[in-house]
Amino acid sequence: MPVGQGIWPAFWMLPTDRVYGDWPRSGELDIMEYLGHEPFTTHGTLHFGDPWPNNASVTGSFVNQGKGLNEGFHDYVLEWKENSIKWFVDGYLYNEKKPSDLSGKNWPFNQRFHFLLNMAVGGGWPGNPDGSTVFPQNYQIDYIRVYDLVDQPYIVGAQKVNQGEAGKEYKIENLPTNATTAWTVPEGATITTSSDKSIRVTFGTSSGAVKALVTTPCGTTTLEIAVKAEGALAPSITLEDFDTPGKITRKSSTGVFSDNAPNPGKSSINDSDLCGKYARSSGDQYDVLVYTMSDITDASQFTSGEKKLYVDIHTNAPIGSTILFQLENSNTALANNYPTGRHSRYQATTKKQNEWERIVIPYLDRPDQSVPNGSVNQLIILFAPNSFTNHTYYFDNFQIYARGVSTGVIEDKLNRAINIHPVPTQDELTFTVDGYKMNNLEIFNAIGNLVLKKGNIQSERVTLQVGDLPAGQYSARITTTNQLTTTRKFLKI
Ligand SMILES: [Ca+2]
Repeated sequence: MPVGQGIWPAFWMLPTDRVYGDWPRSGELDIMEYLGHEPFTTHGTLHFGDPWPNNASVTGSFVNQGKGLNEGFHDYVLEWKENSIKWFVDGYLYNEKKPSDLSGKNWPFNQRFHFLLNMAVGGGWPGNPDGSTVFPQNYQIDYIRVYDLVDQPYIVGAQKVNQGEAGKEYKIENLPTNATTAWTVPEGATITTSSDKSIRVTFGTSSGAVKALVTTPCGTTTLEIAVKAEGALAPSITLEDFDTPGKITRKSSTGVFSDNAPNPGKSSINDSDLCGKYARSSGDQYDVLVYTMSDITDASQFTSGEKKLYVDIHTNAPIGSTILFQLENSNTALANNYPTGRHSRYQATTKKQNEWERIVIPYLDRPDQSVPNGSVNQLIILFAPNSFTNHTYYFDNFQIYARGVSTGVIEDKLNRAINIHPVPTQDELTFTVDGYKMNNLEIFNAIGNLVLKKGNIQSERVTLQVGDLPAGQYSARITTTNQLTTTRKFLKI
């Protein structure tokens, strides 16, 4: 794959006979679409429905863990049956659609289609190239093959694991009975049980590929999953605990709020003195509590799961009550223009009543894709949205968790002081750290190996020559003279 802002290669299909009429009534079938500024991700899409603006689409996306799809060749496979379409990358199933997924619209895909291959530059989806885009770019295709359908083997298993996690199963579906399999796992991982059909793996600290080399009398095929071994989530920033000054500021609320309520039932989960108390307004279907905030500088870390929101809750609402968090841009999100300005939503349900529980708020969706990851400045909490209930919610210890970080407040301050440019880079990379002196700078490749190091820098600014590094994603670990450490990612092209 090529790489860079505004580059948009695709492998797709259009209807040959247009049995149901013009686009999109007769369908469009996108086997592979990829945006050059997101080199880890590929998309498989069906277009259908009525003429624009009432056209519709359903998409599944695949994120290759730890390694850009611009590195090396990958197999993009569409398995197409009557009333069933599946998308694979390297033998990994990431998307499947059936007529029931089209919201009652006609399924136009049981007809003849033909291939199109192209690489667009610019356009509505990726936006235009900018000063960082390097030309020429190459979209290289080794082969296009059409097979009569025999259900092909594919690999199933987790793309993300925790470092040290044990017993993770990887297995092959549709394995031919006469096949043998040779398995390989990332460095530091061990296979604890193994057969031709499946393995169980205990991971070390390294990310890498789980591969199955499947051999039959007809030949050999490699199925693989790039697996990211992540550090454990740990508290990074406390946004509000009501006993000490908070890092978020309440702007408004529909219900009645108290920010110095006595703890209604101290327990091992929360034995602090004070907490927030919120009496939901029964007259408001969408009761909202609004905070302004400045501690989320890259909201994509929350949609990816690299960071998570945690909160302690104590409520008289029934078990199973919904709590919804929205990250927003206050300049564009107005009361009456949902989903505009709503970057992302996170939702949890309660599992206890009248006692404290610690809740992680998992990512739900991204209502407005156009909100930049760096523009979130508002947090909305909706207790029991879409209801007319009037329960009381005590909450406390509202925290951001990050992976493998224990001194998060310091790291966050340091993080905001760092500037890296240009990103992506081709030849050299300049680091400036406003207000700190750097001591060491270490560059790690996508699988965690140290590839470049500069020590004893003793300066706010340093330039590294990176022209000799292969293209890909790297992490830069910056250590200051006062022993603060943080890590930043960058892309080498
Ligand atoms: Ca507290």
